[in-house]
Amino acid sequence: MPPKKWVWDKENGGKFANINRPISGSTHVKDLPIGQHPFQLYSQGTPNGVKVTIMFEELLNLGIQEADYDAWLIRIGDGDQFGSGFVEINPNSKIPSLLDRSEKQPIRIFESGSILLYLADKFNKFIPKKFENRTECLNWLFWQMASAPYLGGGFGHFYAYAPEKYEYPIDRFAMEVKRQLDVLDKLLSDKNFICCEEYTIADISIWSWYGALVLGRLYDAEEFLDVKTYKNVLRWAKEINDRQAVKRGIMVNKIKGNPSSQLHERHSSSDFIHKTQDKLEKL
Ligand SMILES: N[C@@H](CCC(=O)N[C@@H](CS)C(=O)NCC(=O)O)C(=O)O
Repeated sequence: MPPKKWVWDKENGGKFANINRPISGSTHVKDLPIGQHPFQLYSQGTPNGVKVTIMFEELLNLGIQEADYDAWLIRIGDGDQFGSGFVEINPNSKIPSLLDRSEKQPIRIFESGSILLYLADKFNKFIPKKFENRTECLNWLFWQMASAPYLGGGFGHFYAYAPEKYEYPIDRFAMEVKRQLDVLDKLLSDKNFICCEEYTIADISIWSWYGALVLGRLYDAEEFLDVKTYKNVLRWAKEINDRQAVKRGIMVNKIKGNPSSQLHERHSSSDFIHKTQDKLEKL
């Protein structure tokens, strides 16, 4: 029975009990580091984080040097997102957060969808030019932003992270995630990309969650959700996975997996060769 009034139980046994609080704002004073590039990214290599690093690597791959960036690691498990400097650029204390220092006054950008749109508009890339196609691209970008919390906060939380497994929320969110995969599978049945026959921020954004899911990289849930049945999503996911910029982007700010796949901080394109964790650990 829920009590009449909710009270905060700090020790609820959940995976993120030590960092989750019902209060916003900073918990400690800490300035953010600033590097030499126009863009300063503060993030971790989660599905929301990699959207932005993939986008930067795609822009750099096109030769757009103005899109060069420093990627600083924010360890969300350690509560870095509650440092005062981070809260100044994102009062919501979530990664990814970005500072554009190339304008007269630095501009803060938070929410991964907003960051993708900002970069797409600023460089006029990975977003359709025709108004109706741009609108279709934004339909799917917003679809992803609204749908992923069911996958991450709902399914992922109760299937992988909750201290006990409860049938009701797992069933509820598994059903919703499978419905979303079916939406994508039908959409991709006669196209190579999410919209307008071009690779856009909608693909980057959706791939980072649903692509990772069908490729077996999220929550160990491939069998449970029977992801191989979503053949069109799988084909699309594999195709995007083969892009050079995607291979790079998913390494940035990554703190799990094979050390050779983890680039905790990125300040130059040569870091992918010299600064991965396997190399740093040898030093
Ligand atoms: N809607 C936000 C969600 C961001 C988000 O939930 N970030 C997670 C990591 S994927 C985070 O920072 N979690 C830390 C926390 O909840 O304290 C976005 O897309 O940017």
